[in-house]
Amino acid sequence: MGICSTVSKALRRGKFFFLLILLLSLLAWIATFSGETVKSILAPFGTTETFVKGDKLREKLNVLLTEPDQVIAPTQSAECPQVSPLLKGAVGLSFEPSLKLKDLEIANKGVTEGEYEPSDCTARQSVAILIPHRNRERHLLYLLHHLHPFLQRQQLHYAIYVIQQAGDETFNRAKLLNIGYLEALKDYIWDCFIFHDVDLVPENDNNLYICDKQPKHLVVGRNSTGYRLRYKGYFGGVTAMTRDQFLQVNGFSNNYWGWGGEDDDLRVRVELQKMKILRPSADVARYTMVFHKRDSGNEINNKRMGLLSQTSHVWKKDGLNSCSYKTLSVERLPLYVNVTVDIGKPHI
Ligand code: UD2
Ligand code: MN
Repeated sequence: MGICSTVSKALRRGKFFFLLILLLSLLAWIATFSGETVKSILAPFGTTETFVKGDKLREKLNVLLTEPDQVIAPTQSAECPQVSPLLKGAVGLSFEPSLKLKDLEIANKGVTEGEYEPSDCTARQSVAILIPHRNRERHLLYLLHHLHPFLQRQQLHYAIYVIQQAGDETFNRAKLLNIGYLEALKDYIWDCFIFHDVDLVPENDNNLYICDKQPKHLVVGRNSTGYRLRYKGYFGGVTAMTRDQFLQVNGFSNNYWGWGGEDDDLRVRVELQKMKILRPSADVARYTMVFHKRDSGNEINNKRMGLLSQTSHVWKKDGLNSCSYKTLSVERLPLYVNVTVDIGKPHI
């Protein structure tokens, strides 16, 4: 019995050890293949792809997390000097019939999609130049030719927007300028807006395209009027208003179709807000207007006097807040942003 019980105990212990060794080898075997197994189980549910996406997402996040460092700590250059050292004063203008857009693009490599900023200092103002336009391609070419270097010498951060009226309906300069303001603000919160006829070329770069505490009228004189102010209160051609000044007057009226009156209407709006119009000195605020006849589709607006008599009653309802239009295209060309719009037609 003694021998028997010792033998049976040893056999039981042996079974236990055998089972233990079997279990351990099974676990070791599972561990060897587990990677494969997990993957093959999850694969049908698209998890493998999720891993890949996850990696890409992480890569993106890494970029995003490292980028702000670059944004927060840019090589911030000092503000540009109050008076740009690049100014030349009065410059001779040329109007070469052989001028091509391509030549201008080559000469203005620093301009991208109509926008420029100085490379060695931070501009004092960001300025959007708005040009109402239809069928004046050659005038536009002459203006771009002179305006880009002119603005660069003034060390401004600027962009040029040309707002094209589509179709043959009566021209509406003021409405196009309202649209220019609204569209340009979709790109950048510009400080200052210059409302600019396409045919007026500035002669002196001391005529600064920046805004002031009050609205500014930049055309005191031009070649065709003996460089004298046309009349007291004249506010046409080229004007400069801050984003807030223009908003405060509710922009231009949208209701001046055809030639005349819209510039006087803006002056009335400015005066209603008790703002005062500033002008640079006459020897600086000089322009050459490229010769032109009255365009077809921009006949004299016979309603302009009647409209002007209503400005003080309607300005709050007629302007930026009621400017309706359809944007047909926004082309980012090398030297300007070309915004083509359907602005409708006058109500009869
Ligand atoms: C004067 C004003 C102008 C405006 C206009 C009356 C000056 C120097 N300018 O210009 O600011 O008040 O009277 O509306 O006093 N345009 C086109 N295509 C057209 C018609 C007009 O692009 O078919 C644009 C273009 O930017 C042009 C501007 O509208 O420069 C004003 O028209 P304009 O040049 O025929 O009128 P003008 O010289 O009498
Ligand atoms: Mn003109």
